[in-house]
Amino acid sequence: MVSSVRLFRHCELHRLLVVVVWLKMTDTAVASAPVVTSFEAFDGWNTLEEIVIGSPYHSRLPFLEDDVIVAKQIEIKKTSNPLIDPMNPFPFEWMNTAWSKGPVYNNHSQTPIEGCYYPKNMEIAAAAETDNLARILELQYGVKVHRPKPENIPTEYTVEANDNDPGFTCRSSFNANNPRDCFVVVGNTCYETPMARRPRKYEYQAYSHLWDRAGDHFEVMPKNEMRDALYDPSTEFISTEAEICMDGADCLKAGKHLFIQRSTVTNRTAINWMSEHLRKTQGIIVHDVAVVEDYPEHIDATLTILRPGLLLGNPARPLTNPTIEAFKKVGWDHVVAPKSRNLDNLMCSNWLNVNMLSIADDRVVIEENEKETIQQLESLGIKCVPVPYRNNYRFGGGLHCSTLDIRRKGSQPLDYGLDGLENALKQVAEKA
Ligand code: ABU
Repeated sequence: MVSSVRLFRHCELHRLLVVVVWLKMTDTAVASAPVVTSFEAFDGWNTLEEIVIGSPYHSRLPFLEDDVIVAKQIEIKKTSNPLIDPMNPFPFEWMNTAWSKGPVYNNHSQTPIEGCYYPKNMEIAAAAETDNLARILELQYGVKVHRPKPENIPTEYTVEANDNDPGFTCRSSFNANNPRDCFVVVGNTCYETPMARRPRKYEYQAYSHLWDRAGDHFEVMPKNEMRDALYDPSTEFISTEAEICMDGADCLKAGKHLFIQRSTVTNRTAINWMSEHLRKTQGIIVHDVAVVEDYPEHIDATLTILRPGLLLGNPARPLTNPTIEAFKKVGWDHVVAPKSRNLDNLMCSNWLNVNMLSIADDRVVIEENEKETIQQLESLGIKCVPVPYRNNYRFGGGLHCSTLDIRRKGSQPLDYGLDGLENALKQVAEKA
């Protein structure tokens, strides 16, 4: 009798163990299954269906010494006061305050300090805005929203020396608030980009739980090691061609056409790689787009396509006259944005009014204080969804930077009149 009770208990325990192990396995399988399984975004204006929104949690201010590109940008532009001269692309007074405190390793101090987490109150205020954006998109516009895991970014890392290079240790990462830079979705494929700034080397890891990086429509672009030879502050763009580098925010999608800007963080090697790859795989044509700007970084506060045939430009970073003329020849209008109301940003410029998120070809989400820009857009027939987002501007970007469109309904590789653009440019050049 006793032994059969024992046997019964043993069997019960065994069964329980099997159930627990099974549940654990199922749980693990569910947790690691990619939630984004396909991509469809040939443009940035068709009706938004699925998106990633960044998260300001765990943000840290990188060491300027580890960030050759930003250090040079500051050196060049630090004499201007953005509050007096809002055409200046960087709010250096505020940044210099942030960077003047030295390497202190306490968490969440009152102002951002290099190598430290951001002040908790700043983080909470920014997170309230990204969460609010997520709710509005989900509840009012039926958009499926995905979020990163910022805690998955390594905060300090080393690239070992080799025969030609001393290697480096990066003492602080940045954040997971700007998915637009680590990825670009073009057509049916998401590209993980080889970013240029050392503090952002592993940012993509905050998003790896969302998709299968080895999947059919996910392309990890060739990686770089961010060796010293990639940076030469004496050159036009600071980044050289020693290794590939690119941020997704230097791309502007227009159906069958993709504009990419050579910038401090995107080099010719990357533009050529994208051009070749997209031509072969999806028949998409890559064009350079040049603006008048010193040390450009990202096109998404420089030029926005409001709808096919209508460009919104940044007056501080104008398109060249021949480019505007060529666009006009193929039937595209170009209007210029007013100044932004928000001038106390960090790690980005004072032009985030241009950095809006289009959710349909007649509707954009825009920061609520941007009254003049809202007025202008409405006069152009674009409805505005105003949201608070100023607190996010201190985490490196605006509404466009902190989002990544995964799927847009009706988005197709159409030419939108742009097939004739290269010819139009030639004609303009010949006439000049
Ligand atoms: N993607 C960041 C916006 C570029 C800028 O700071 O102007």
